[in-house]
Order: sequence, then structure tokens, then C-alpha cells
Amino acid sequence: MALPQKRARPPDIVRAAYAELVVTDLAEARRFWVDLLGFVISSESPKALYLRGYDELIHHNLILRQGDQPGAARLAFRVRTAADLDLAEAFFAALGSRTARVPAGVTPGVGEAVRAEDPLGFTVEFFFAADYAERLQQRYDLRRGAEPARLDHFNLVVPDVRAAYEYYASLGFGLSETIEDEQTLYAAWMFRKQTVHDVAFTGGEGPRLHHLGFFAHESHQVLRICDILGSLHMESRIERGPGRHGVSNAFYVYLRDPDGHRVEIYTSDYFTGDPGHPVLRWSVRDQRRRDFWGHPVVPSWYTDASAVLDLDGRPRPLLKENQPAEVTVGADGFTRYLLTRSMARSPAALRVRSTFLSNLPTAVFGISATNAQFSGTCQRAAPLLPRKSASSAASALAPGRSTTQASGRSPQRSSGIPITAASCTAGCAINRFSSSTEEIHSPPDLITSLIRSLIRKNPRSSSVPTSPVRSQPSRNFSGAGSR
Ligand code: 4SX
Ligand code: FE2
Repeated sequence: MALPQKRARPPDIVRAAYAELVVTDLAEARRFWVDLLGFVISSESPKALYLRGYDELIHHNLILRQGDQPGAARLAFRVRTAADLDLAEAFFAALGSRTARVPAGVTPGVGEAVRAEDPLGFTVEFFFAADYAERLQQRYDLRRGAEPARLDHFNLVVPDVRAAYEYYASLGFGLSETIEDEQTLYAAWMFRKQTVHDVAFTGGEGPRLHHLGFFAHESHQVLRICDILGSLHMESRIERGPGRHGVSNAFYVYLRDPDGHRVEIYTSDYFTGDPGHPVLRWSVRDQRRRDFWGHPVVPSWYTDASAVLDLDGRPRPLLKENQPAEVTVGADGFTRYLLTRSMARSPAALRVRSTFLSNLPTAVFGISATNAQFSGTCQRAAPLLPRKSASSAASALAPGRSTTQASGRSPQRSSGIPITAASCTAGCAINRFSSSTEEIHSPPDLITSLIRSLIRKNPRSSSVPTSPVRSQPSRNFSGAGSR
């Protein structure tokens, strides 16, 4: 994605304000979002619901619109002044993006707006004028469910996280945290308001909406919605968590709505508003990065996301993930390792393998083919080479061969356990367990627990360096908010 040399001045974006989701059964969606999660209805029509959190003073944070196919129709940001609408229009025109002016009142509660199909493929909206709603912050008597307070962030799946970072930096967003290694930016969190983020990027087939994050004030509200869903035997709506994020330090849970749209209830992140706020960089090998307690991330969290719609409401075509990565499929979610027979036959390996395979939804095999890694037949890969002598970028991107490379700093290598990467189909993973070398597809979290338990059994390889969390600037990615 080429940004023009001389960029137009970006609009002054205040914050992520609302999203419109297309749902296929508005009554069912209402039961989930309003009756269970606790959103407040600001207005409604036969085809749409306009919802807000209890702290929100503008008209809505979420539109649910009845449609034939689930999708994310647009992501809306509030801008500081009416003049910012002109800046937004000029900014996107300079990028060659398709734009539209939307007269006041087309969206209930929202004044004139500018919409654009942004360079990442998302339909974004910018508005200044908005109707203010009744203040409900202290109407404790009305609160239900997770007691959502306001929209906090959009999390977007993009094929190239670095390109997304650069584009949002050009829109004036600051960078708060990253997940990265020496060569790849796997995920990034960026802000306009003075919190960890208004927008975050997860690497994968995109453009897709990964989730909407709604802020709650207290962790008990996250726990309460889980208890409610359990009581109603709706536990399958709880996808990941509750837990403590490494990135952002927020307490969280992810839920799936009746159409599969993912929503996060998110609380207790931190202030990022100081000038030059330092970026917190997590190594992709740090098992605390996505869950501070080291709990594994379920595969669906890495593979599933909502389609996004263009200005005419049509689904956007998907682009495959396009970045060099030691860990390739679905952001930093899946690693491929070839285990030696003796390791794979160990009780720890068997345990991990059977747990992982029995938990793995079949859909993962179909939809996670975001990288050539999953497209070939079983192939022995070359043994790992030291980072400096081989380009993992090149091999990860080479068509038809996608050997992943672990770096010399990976815990696996430094523990002295021989593990090599392989290139293989997902189905192969199952067959290969009975052969002399055994491959496992797994979130790194599972692999790490396997490695750890093996290491515990073998005192000779007892030193597992913890993955560093760097707070110093990395050479690749620049620092905090530019405005
Ligand atoms: O899973 S992560 O700890 O990386 C994370 C995910 C941190 C903050 C978020 O809002 C999120 O969705
Ligand atoms: Fe989030």
C-alpha cells in the first residue's frame, strides 16, 4: 500500500465512536446485546437497533442492522470539529480512496459524515455533530449483564500489520504496544484517545473485523456476564477468557454473538496521554503477551473474524496474510514444529497432542489457510538455520514452500531440544504423529507448555530463558502519538 509522498493533513480524530454490524436475526441479536450484555437502546426501527453503554453521552456506540449476511458495515470515528470532515474527505481523496458525504440524519443521532473505503479495505466514517443522550452513569437501577460503559476499540484483521500501522500513524494515531520479533510486526495497538487503543491490528486474512472492544469499569462485570451465560447454558458464547491481557494489562473476556461477531468486554487498561508515551514491545515468544497468566488462546480466536462491507454494503474481497513471520497463520497464533519421535511419544507430548487435536474445530483446517504453509502436502523441511544465515522472510513467503524459522533466541533452541520446522498440511499433522518425526500444529502456548514439561523431565536442558519484554525503541517501528 503506497502512501502519497506529500500527505494531506489528517482530520483530528477524537476516538473510536461506533460500529455498524449486520446481523441476520435482529430479535436474537437484541436478546444477546440488550437483554444479556446490557446495552441501552437509544432508538430503534424495524430493521435496526441503536445501542449505547451506560457512560456514553452520544447517541450510540453500536448499530445492529438486519441483513442477509453477517458483516461489519462501518467503523465510525468522532472528529474534533466540523472542519475535520473536509480534511477527512481530502485525506482519503489524496489516497485514491472512494469517499461519500452522508447528510445529517441519515444515521439517527449523527450529523453530517464522511465515509471512505480506506486503504486497508475497511469502510470508515468520520462525524462531528452528534445528539447527546440521557446520562445513565448513575442509573445503577437500570444496569444489566456486563454493564458496558462505552465503545473502547476496534480490532482489525489485516494481511500486513506494518502497513496498517503506517497508515494509522499517518492518520495521527499513537502506538502504545506491539507484538513483534526482529523482523515482523505481528500486532499493534494504536490510540487517539488517551488509553491503550482505539484500533488494533491482528495479522491474518483481511480485511476483517476481529472484534469490538467495549469498556466496563470493573473486573466483576466481566465475571458477571460469564456467570450469567453459564446459568443460561450459553457457555458456548464465551470464546476466550476471562483473563488478564499481557498487552494493555486489561482484564477481558471475548464473547461471540448469535452471528459470530466477536465482542470483548475490557476493563482496567491505562493512560497513554503524555507526550512521547513510551511504546511497550512484547516479544512474540513471550507467553504472557496475550494472556498474562499464560493461558492458551483458543484457535478460533486466531482464525475467525467478521467480513467487512464496502460503501455499497458488499463484502470486501480477502487478501491473504502477507508478511514474513516465524509464526505465520492467524497473527502470531500458530506455530509449526517438528518433534522428534522420542519427544512426541512422551506422556507430556501425548497429552498436549490429544488435548489440542480434540479441541481443534474442523473449521480451523479450512479457514486458516492464510499462508502457503497450509497448502502443500507433507514435506520434510530443512533443519532450522541460525537467523543470520537464512532469511525466514524469504522462506515464509516463497510460494509452495513455507518453512518457518525459529530464531536462535527461541526458548526451544536455547534449551537444547532439537526441534525443526516443517511444511505440511493440517490434515498431515494428524497422520504424521505415528511416523518417526512428528509434527504438531498448535498455538505457541500449547507448544511451550509441552516444551516446559519436557524440560522439567530433563535436567540437562533446564534453562529456558524468558522471552524479553523490551521497552526500548525498536529499530523498526517508531514511537508514540505524533500529535
Ligand atoms: O490478546 S492480547 O493480550 O494481545 C490483547 C487483545 C490485548 C488487548 C486487547 O484489546 C485485545 O483484544
Ligand atoms: Fe481488544
